[in-house]
Amino acid sequence: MNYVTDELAVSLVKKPVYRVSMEYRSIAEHLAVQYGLCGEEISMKPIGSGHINTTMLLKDSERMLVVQKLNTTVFPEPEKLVENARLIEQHLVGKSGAGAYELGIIKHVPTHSGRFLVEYQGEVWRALEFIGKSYSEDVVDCAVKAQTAAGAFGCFAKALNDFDATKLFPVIPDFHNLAMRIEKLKQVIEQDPVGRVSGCLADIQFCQSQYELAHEVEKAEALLPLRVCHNDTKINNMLFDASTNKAKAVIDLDTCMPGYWLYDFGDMVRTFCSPEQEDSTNLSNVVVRVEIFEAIVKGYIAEVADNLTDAERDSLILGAKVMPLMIGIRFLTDYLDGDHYFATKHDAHNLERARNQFALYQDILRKEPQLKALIN
Ligand code: ADP
Ligand code: GN1
Ligand code: MG
Repeated sequence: MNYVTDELAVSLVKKPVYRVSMEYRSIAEHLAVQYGLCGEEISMKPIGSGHINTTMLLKDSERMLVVQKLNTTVFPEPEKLVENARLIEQHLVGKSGAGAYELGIIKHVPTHSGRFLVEYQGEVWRALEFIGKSYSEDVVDCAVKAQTAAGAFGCFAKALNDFDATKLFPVIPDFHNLAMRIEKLKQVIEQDPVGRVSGCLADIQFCQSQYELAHEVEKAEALLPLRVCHNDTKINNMLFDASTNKAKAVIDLDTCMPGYWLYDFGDMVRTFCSPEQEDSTNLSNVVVRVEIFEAIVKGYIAEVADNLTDAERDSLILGAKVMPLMIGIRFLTDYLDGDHYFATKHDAHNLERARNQFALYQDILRKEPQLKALIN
């Protein structure tokens, strides 16, 4: 559980005291000035377990902010990312005012000069309001919570149903394009820049045996309406209320872009259903918990049912298959490329993640008829 205590620092010291590791000392001081934190104790510490940005909690004795260093290799146009997220934020605030959205809303905080991005020593930071008394989880432990989280992502989708998807800038073009991800894998296999191909021939062969799924996806997409999608509906991108365990907020709006609901559904299946973490090497336990799948179906469809077309409903099972395969392919590609994209903790981390995702994908294939029946 990623639980961030929201007690504010209490101190009798008069001048600011920085409780920050040396690594972050200078940026903490800079951000504190930019965002007007002037209390007596300032601390900054990492939170969460995202793979792309660096997320930290910056606080003084009066205020807490989530500050994030944006990964500008992944998001080369951070101002567009913030523009997208703020458009969504404003839309949700409107819905909330009209009583049509009950969850908390992730809000950007401006600097004292009204800017939403801070550039410092070649890096780009932004701040978000801290949503307190909440926690996120990397593995969901029961069907009730899975249904709660899926319901939250469903509410988010429903609230954005009347938002014009084409207003969002494609911050990562082709983000959920399996054919393109396969092309990238093929290229890296061909180039083998760090000599890792020979160590994963079986994994590569497995991927090659599944390339056909890209054609199935192409055919399905042709029948689907374009939606505003979250595009990263991982379980840890939803905050639970620490006292009630109800949904508190959908967060991490960085990849909100036009897309298809099958991918948001599929990423929930990918990240809620396995009892193991995404990088677990205990592969015999990387399986779909059918009761969790059923909870996702109930929670999500209850919210989007009025807008869900028949073709979309039929495509959900495809989403459940595509996401673990595609993310597995992305982890494997990054491993073969020398680990430039996802943050890793050790040499084989991306390979372990890829194998984990392929194991989950294979279990989804095994259980497909049963899962399909639950959707219908
Ligand atoms: P990343 O892009 O690295 O995945 P996220 O925006 O998902 O970053 O944040 C990482 C983690 O930080 C989340 O899983 C959550 O635990 C915590 N977090 C992020 N934003 C907030 C917030 N506004 N309030 C409270 N916790 C947050
Ligand atoms: C990344 O940032 P984070 O950890 O929420 C990635 C997702 C992957 C996920 C795999 C911008 O999400 O696409 O599904 O890792 N985000 C980006 O855990 O690539
Ligand atoms: Mg995240």
